[in-house]
Amino acid sequence: MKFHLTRAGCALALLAALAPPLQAAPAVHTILIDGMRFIPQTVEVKRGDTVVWRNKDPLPHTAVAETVKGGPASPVIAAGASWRYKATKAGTYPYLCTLHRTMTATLVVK
Ligand SMILES: [Cu+2]
Repeated sequence: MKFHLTRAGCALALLAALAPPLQAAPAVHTILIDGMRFIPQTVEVKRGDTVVWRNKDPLPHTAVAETVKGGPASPVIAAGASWRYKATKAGTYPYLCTLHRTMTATLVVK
């Protein structure tokens, strides 16, 4: 049997070899705390990803999931500081700033 590889076939084979694996590498997602708000309001990540809350406000905040176990529970994040959290458990985590309880948002871990 004759095996004939066209130029297009070679290019496709090369692309397939270079394509990223189906299981993407863990990502880092940044949530800004700015003007007494979490931005964006809802963030969806995959298990294994890292979420960073970056406090751009001139006052401290927290990001704590009080109602669902296994979610983020930050210490006080000082003005200008940030806090990293590795998402390991799937779920939908409403969270808030425990210092300013009207500041709410949601982290979804798939
Ligand atoms: Cu706050």
